[in-house]
Amino acid sequence: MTDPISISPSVSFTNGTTKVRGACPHDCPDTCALLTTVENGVAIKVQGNPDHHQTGGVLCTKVSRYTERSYHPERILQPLKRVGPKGSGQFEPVSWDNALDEIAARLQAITQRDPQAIAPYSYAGTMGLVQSESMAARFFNKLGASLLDRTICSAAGGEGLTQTLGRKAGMKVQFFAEAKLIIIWGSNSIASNLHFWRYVQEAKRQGAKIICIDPRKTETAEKCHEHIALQPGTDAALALGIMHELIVHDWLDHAYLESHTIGWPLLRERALLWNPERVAQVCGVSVEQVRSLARDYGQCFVDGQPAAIRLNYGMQRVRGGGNATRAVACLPALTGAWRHRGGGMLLSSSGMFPVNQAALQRPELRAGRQLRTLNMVTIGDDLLKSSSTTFGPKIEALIVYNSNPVAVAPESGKVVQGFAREDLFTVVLEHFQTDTADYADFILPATTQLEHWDVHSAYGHTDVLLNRPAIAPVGQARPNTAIFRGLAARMGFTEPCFADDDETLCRAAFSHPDGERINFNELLDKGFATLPGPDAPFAEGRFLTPSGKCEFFSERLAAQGLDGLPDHVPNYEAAGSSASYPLAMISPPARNFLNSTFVNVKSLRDIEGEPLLEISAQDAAARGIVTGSVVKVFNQRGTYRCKARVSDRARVGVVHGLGIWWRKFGLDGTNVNELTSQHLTDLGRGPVFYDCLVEVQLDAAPAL
Ligand SMILES: Nc1nc2c(c(=O)[nH]1)N[C@H]1C(S)=C(S)[C@@H](COP(=O)(O)OP(=O)(O)OC[C@H]3O[C@@H](n4cnc5c(=O)[nH]c(N)nc54)[C@H](O)[C@@H]3O)O[C@H]1N2
Ligand SMILES: Nc1nc2c(c(=O)[nH]1)N[C@H]1C(S)=C(S)[C@@H](COP(=O)(O)OP(=O)(O)OC[C@H]3O[C@@H](n4cnc5c(=O)[nH]c(N)nc54)[C@H](O)[C@@H]3O)O[C@H]1N2
Ligand SMILES: [Mo]
Repeated sequence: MTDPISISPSVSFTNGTTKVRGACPHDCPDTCALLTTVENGVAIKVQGNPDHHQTGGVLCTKVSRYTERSYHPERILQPLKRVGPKGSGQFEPVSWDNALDEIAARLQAITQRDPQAIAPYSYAGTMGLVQSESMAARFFNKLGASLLDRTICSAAGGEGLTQTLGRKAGMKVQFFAEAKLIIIWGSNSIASNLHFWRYVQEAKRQGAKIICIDPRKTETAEKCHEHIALQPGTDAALALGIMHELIVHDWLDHAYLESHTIGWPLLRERALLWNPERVAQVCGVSVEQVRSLARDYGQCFVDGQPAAIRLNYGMQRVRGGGNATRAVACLPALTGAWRHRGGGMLLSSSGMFPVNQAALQRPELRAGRQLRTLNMVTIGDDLLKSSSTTFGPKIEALIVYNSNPVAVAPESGKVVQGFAREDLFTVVLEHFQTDTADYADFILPATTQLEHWDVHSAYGHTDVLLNRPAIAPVGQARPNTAIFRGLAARMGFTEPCFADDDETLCRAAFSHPDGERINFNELLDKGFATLPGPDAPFAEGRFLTPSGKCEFFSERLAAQGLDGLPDHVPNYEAAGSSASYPLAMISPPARNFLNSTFVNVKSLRDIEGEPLLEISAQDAAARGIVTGSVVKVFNQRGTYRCKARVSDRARVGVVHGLGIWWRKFGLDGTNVNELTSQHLTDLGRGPVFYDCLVEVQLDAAPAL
């Protein structure tokens, strides 16, 4: 049996030079519009599309080197089958037919026992709506496999936002340029949201004040007028402290509070418990910093000027991440900052896109079966569980695509132990032999963004982008969709939706029974299309909550027995709570990687150097550590060795394990997730990567 390769006949690969419009696939708020120059069927350059406002013709360093990744000499170009022991990374090439036949036979055997023993594991290696959860979701729905709670990144903040504002929605990013105050809260914009930073610079030129709230003195914090280096996981306390000051100075938009919010008397009472002295103590900052931050925010109200908050996901990777997001999301309603299009806040715009997920994923294929849901954060524990009435069947097969869990999931000691199970059948759809692919029984070569169709919504702006393939698939690579189509055929799935080609899937993403919400022909012509909608989404209230108001108090949370108001929820592993592990560790992403993607692109890895732990001079001196020392970073979950960098980017008591390196590039074949825990956040069942206590010891002095 052979499978047609899913490249639309409408794309012609000419012999001259062409520029093909596309979209950056990466998990980044910027979702840039790309222009790929193709010469004789070979992509020679990837640039930002100058016609797309948010992209402005500029790309980050990593994506401007996209061709290095697509034509990388280590790219997997044919299906591979394991020949050595699990995890040894030894494979031999097999044909597509043999690979798919054998995989389907294994899945069929498991399905006969219980299809829920099969689990998908996927995230945002590509954010494309088609190459992520369209054909793959149809396949798993029809199979009756376990469902996956895709929580590894944004679940706590997403839930916090949804409870407060109604959905993931907020300011339109371009209007940050008009703000008079911008608070960058839990985000290293220059590293992870570069195109937003351009609007910050524009605002700065117009006299705006820029404040950064981040435990780490990042490259972004350095370029702001002020930097508030709070303890990790104390953001809700700081937000409540701002509210306290807004209340006592009466910097409040009473009309807005009256008309467009719910629960103000209760929130007011809660916030009055948080005077600047208490806040300063909890956050580990000065009382004057708290007062001055609140004054800046309040002054915008007094002057009738827009104040904007760019929240990002850094602040929600702790136990109280959902509450922290809720607390910050309340602020613009206190001062009526939403009245201005340059005011309010933005965490994520993803909920503003009218994506028809049901058309893409076809949940009706589950045929009414109640399927269990696995949480991707706890894959380490779950892979080690036996069958039980509470858990359901033991996981017998994992199909991994668009993700590298062995590197990115918390508590990797357990994740590795799970993936190493000889009785686990693992299929990995990948571009490269990642840490996860090392443990596969089959590696199936997937196409990169230059080689397939897709359509993209965004989470940092409000445009839809189309990605056309610029080149034919490299080697024998196939789009994820084609791979799942091939598997579906072998499993005997005959529903017509398994025959949809990728262009049809692209079209389905924004079409609804009452018509297209995005004009697909415009997308085909221009490569992008802007969502309709008001410039200031909540100027007149009209929140997307059940009450239509900004919900300071959430009846829905209260009904679940949770606190209906936002509060400070201390970390599981709060600073000072353990004598054995006195240092708080955060592990933010690296500028030249995208999570664990690009770690194997040498030119980018050379910029990042090597896995590093940043540590303050005081904490380093107390341990005899200097820059270049090899250190042992450890806690009750594991040990990780890397080099230290003594740096004023680290505040006393906090260390930074930078970037999600592939384990195989680490000194002992491990990375920072050896130390992180599988605890879940207060809301959204998300991960707590930045809620992690460790101790650091000198292991070896720097080589001379
Ligand atoms: N270059 C690059 N860009 C990326 C990524 C990447 O890996 N590399 N990853 C992408 C992904 S998946 C995501 S989700 C987004 C993430 O986007 P952001 O959430 O903006 O991620 P970061 O830029 O790391 O910003 C997180 C910041 O939060 C800080 N932080 C840690 N703990 C706390 C805390 O408790 N409170 C506060 N206030 N700050 C804290 C960290 O020091 C870090 O500087 O970025 C995306 N963009
Ligand atoms: N310690 C620590 N851990 C973290 C974080 C942190 O800040 N600190 N951040 C967390 C966050 S925010 C996130 S989002 C997760 C990210 O976790 P993941 O979503 O797993 O992201 P990546 O590590 O980039 O791995 C994506 C993989 O998908 C592959 N891929 C890309 N496109 C395609 C495609 O079209 N088809 C197929 N089959 N494969 C493709 C890439 O080659 C890459 O190996 O990590 C989390 N882990
Ligand atoms: Mo993420």
